[in-house]
Amino acid sequence: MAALIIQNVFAVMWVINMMMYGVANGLSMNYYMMTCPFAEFIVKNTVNRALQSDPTLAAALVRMHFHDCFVQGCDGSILIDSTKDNTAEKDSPANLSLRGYEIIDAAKDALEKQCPGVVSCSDILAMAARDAVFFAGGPVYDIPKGRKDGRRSKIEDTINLPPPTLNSSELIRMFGQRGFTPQEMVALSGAHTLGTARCSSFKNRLTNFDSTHDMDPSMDTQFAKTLSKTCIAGDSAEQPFDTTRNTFDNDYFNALQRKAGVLFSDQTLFASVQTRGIVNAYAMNQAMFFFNFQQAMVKMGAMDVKEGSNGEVRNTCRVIN
Ligand code: HEM
Ligand SMILES: *[C@@H]1O[C@H](CO)[C@@H](O)[C@H](O)[C@H]1NC(C)=O
Ligand SMILES: CC(=O)N[C@H]1CO[C@H](CO)[C@@H](O)[C@@H]1O
Repeated sequence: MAALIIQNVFAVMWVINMMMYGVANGLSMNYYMMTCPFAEFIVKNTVNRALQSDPTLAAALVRMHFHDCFVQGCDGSILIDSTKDNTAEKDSPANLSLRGYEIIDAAKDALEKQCPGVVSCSDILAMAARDAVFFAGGPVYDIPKGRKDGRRSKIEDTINLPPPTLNSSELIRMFGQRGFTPQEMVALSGAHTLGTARCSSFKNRLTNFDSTHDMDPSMDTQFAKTLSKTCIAGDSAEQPFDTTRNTFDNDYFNALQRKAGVLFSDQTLFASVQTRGIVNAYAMNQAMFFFNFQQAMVKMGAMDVKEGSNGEVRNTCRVIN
């Protein structure tokens, strides 16, 4: 009887899991409960320590998880170093400014001491991104674990990442192909509440924008001057996405309403009637943004995950076993 009840409880929990996260895979919230009970704690400690000394790395961890998941699924492929026979994802121009790999290495080192060969690099990255959001003042949420690490990391696969020149319909289409609704796409773009973009990512908006405009007309003219000023320092000069670059809040959406979005792909979310309503809702209601963001992040974290013999638990996050 007791066994039957417990079995039913698990069945119900599984159904709830499925409904909430839409993940029909073997990931689970308590995946490491028996094999590495302090896994979450160890990752969080490592991330907190790193971010206390450099809060700008919160943005880096969140972006790294996104780039991992959108290329070959969330399988830690972004962490692989190039070898003499293989140019890895991380050496693509799209990754030029990814940082924070040493945080993942530090967490992996600590985990290998506690429970060798158990916790995958892709799970470490997913947990680290989640912890970074919370460290920066964003929502706290639980994520399912059990991802295996992939054995492939190729520069040419990074074509799956969206370039910052896409307009709202193109973003809706690209994210739609990966199973995301327009609302989830806008919520995920809200990750740009953290961090910066380099001039090379937005300078096309400042001169020779298109055949009829020298400057991107969706941009506030005063803000255009700010961007131009930033670019005086060169292609790698950084422009914060919003006024609070290390704080996870809804200020990014307020910036879009002021036509002060840094990337074309940011401002298009407000410029287009297809997504403007969502931007306005998040600008007005931070709690709604937080809630939709965490749900979309859990969904993103389940993209094409590898399980069983489709993957491995890497010994070192930078090299395939
Ligand atoms: C919607 C399509 C997206 C486009 C076109 C896009 C594009 C970009 C670009 C061009 C940069 C600046 C890179 C540089 O110049 O150094 C950037 C930065 C960033 N992106 Fe996105 N991104 C998108 C979605 C996302 C998503 C879904 C996330 C995470 C959930 C994300 C997280 C970040 C973060 C946190 C940064 C700042 C990184 C730092 O300061 O180190 N982005 N993104
Ligand atoms: C977005 O870009 C595509 C391709 O360049 C174009 O066909 C479409 O009209 C654009 N959509 C909007 C809303 O500007
Ligand atoms: C081409 C290029 O510069 N790739 C960089 C991608 O990111 C890693 C980690 O910061 C750098 O080591 C690569 O040089």
